[in-house]
Amino acid sequence: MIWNKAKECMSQEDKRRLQGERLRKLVEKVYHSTPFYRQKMQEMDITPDDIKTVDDIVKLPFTTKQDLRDNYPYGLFAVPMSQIVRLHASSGTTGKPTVVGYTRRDLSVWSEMTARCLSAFGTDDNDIFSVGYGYGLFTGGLGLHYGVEHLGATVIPMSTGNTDKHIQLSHDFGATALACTPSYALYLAEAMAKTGIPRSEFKLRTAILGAEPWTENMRKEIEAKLGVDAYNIYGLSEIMGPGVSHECEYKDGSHIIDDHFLPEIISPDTLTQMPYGEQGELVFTTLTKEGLPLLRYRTKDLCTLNPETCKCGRTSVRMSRIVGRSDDMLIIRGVNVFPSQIESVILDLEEFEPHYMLVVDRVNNLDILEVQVEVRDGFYSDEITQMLALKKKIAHRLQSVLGISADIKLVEPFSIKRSEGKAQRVIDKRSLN
Ligand code: DLL
Repeated sequence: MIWNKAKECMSQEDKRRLQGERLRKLVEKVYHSTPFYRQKMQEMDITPDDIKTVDDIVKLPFTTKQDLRDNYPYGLFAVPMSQIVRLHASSGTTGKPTVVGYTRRDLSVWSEMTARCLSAFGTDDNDIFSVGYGYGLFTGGLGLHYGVEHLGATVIPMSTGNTDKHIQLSHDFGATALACTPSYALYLAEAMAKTGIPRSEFKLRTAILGAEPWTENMRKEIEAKLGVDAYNIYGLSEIMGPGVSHECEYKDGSHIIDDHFLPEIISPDTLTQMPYGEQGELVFTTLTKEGLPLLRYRTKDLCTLNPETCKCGRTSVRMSRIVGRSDDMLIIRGVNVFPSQIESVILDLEEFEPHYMLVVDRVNNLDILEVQVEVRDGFYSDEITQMLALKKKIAHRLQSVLGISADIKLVEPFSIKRSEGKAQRVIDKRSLN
């Protein structure tokens, strides 16, 4: 079943009962099959009998990326390898990769959940998807691929790279939907414009974007440049991959598939649960996973949760956009700065393209933030006074939003490197010094 009304529009009471039942089974299972969890629970002096309802989740231990690394590669798997049929891994910037394993049933749940997302975006078996997420150890490509097939739609497994071919085949094969990162969607839009093929010759209507943080302003930009309706899809490999949450036609937060993934928001400092509406770190417990079930996995993603029933009828808890990751937050001269705040300012000003790079450095013991940003065609000028006025304008806006000053470097259109996967927009030279 794809649009699973029975599960997606379940009453809060029934949902809590289902989550409680699944949680009890999960805890029983990991206690007996994963020495890591048994030991953690013994240290905390709890047994599976202490878990009676979904509220008892707070009694359980957290899991972190470090725990996965410490138990590299298979230490947290809850089934013998004979039952694992697929591995994925996320590389991260430092240390060993985190390895995730799926049983046949896990893969079947994953493709069904991803298909649920696609159905909420209004796509169906008549759609033709070009999947521009990377295929390989990254979960984006194969995750979307099997979701599209489960939906009964047609998939063109493009992967990343080879942008010209991607555009050509999208055109020739009549692709109606595109799945890729928001930054690649922008790049494709620019490259499409350069081909000279009129937009009316493409059938593209829907874009399914995720795998990196993006703002509402970025959505407007992509929708305008690519001529699509753009939706947010969220996920992480440790929990499953794409398809943990998704927007619906109202685009008012992303519905967490909470019959399978139990969300919480915690304070990253005190590790206590925070009330709905307050911003904190998103934590997930996988209620049905077999291969790598995780208790209270700390995502490091910062957002808020909203439990209200959506206008679409879904009763699932909705998450706001990811404001940033606690480990992406830049501390500049003692002030917390998220790249998404800077993106919002840039995209609010019509003079700039949505392409930027942040360079942070320390000079004479003082943190320096340089914002390199592309000036839109038509606004770029050789007139120094005009450029200075532009600089002043954006510097002033940034100062009022961030509370700190930034050095602005205006650059010509197309001079900042485009990204095909997850965009790398921050260079923090302080960590290199
Ligand atoms: O990025 C899975 C994915 C693939 C999601 C394709 C959506 C589409 P990882 O590589 O493990 O998995 O990275 C997970 O990426 O913790 C977030 O920080 C970030 N992220 C993923 N989706 C979004 C999104 C995939 N829609 C990490 N908005 C997560 C903001 C996102 N951040």
